[in-house]
Amino acid sequence: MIRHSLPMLLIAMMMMAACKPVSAPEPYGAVPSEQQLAWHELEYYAFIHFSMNTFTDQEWGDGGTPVSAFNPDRLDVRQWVKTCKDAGMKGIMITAKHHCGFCLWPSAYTEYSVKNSPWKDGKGDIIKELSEACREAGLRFGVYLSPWDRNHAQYGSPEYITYFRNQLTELLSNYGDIFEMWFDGANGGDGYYGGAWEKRKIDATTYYDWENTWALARQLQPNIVMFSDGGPEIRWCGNERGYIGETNWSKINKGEFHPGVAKKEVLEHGLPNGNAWIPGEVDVSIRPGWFYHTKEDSLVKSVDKLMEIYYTSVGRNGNLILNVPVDTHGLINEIDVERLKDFAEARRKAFAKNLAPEATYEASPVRGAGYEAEKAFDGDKTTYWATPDDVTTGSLTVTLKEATTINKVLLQEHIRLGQRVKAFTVEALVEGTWKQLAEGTTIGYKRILCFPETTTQQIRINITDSAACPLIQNIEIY
Ligand code: FUL
Repeated sequence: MIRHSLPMLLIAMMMMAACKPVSAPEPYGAVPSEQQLAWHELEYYAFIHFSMNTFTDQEWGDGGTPVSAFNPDRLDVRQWVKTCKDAGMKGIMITAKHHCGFCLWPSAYTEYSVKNSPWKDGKGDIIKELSEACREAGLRFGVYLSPWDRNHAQYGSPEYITYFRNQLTELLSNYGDIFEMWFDGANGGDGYYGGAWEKRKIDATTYYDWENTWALARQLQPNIVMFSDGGPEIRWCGNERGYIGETNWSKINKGEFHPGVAKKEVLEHGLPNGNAWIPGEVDVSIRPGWFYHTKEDSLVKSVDKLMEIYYTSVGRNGNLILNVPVDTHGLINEIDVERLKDFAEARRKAFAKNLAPEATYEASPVRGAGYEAEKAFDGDKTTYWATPDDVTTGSLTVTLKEATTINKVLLQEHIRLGQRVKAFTVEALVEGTWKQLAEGTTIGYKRILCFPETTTQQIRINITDSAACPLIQNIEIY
């Protein structure tokens, strides 16, 4: 009797331990807000540069061009929206006011706007038209309001800050939901400034009193995320060439940078221990310039270049905001329209068939019930493969239905609980031996790794270093 009861007791205890629900992992470090999580999911959206500069064939208008020069003859925001939607973009960000100070909406605070231009006899409002067209098409709508204003007489004085905030208030009150606000850091100095034609210098760290401007924006649009060199919600990637660092943490230190005052190195890579979730956005133009210039019609980026940009932005845990300029007619040029379509088609082809859903999976170690390998393939954003708390390495093997030729792996962390992975490798079983296909550092919201075509039936993802137990939410294989 006694001889039998001990093993029975042990078995019973083991069974109880196995059934005991494991605790969920604790958040690690800075984590994203709900607004930032929604922003990550947008991945790819448009920038539209359109202003007085379009009509003067400039990149940075000096603010002194008469309003009469703004006169598109066929402006059609629906053509813009259709182009962006067909391109697979999730939203549009428009230069409501660029550095030249010209406003695409009839601001009550300046004469330098569409209201005094020949377009629609001064009765038009591009921000209104575009925000409505975006909403109808299910696209998110965002605005760029240049802090630098080369037209305004009071630029450089405290009065201008009131003007700037008045304009911000108009934009955030009268045009519905704004998903993102763009605050540019550029400040070149000289300009028209109400006829003064001089150079004005400001101290970018103090002049704009950003904290209060941001508080105003949040009060008007509680769901907004704001972009600048240093956040507060979204950071610049440090270059305008279409890439973010291969190692890319979605964290930096809050308040360390200001619009126009930041370290490129940190913007490109983020900081593994940054104290705030401030992910990077990659802004790049489909042409050499941001504004439309006929002479650049032959210089629209190729589909190959756009694909490269996609992999070095979305593929590296960064959102891609791709600029498409509007021309003097008020339309997106046909060349750009076609290129965007071809780019969409190239992406569709590259990601045509995810082989992972039809595979079988195995992972080691596994945190416990509810955190198995399968959770990285169930299409559920709330579930993930996880290791126990004290384990920061692990492997997950995917066995395909049959040997298949692959060239890409896509990985996503469960960033709701923070960004963790520091290093990983991807291997394939080829002729009986494991061959390394790729290696990476950070993953974050999304990481795509491309490698030479390889025929295999088994793929292994090895997390080789992580700041805390890794949480892998999604794995796709192409
Ligand atoms: C820069 C600006 O100076 C460019 O004109 C453009 O708007 C780009 C997106 O940001 O800082």
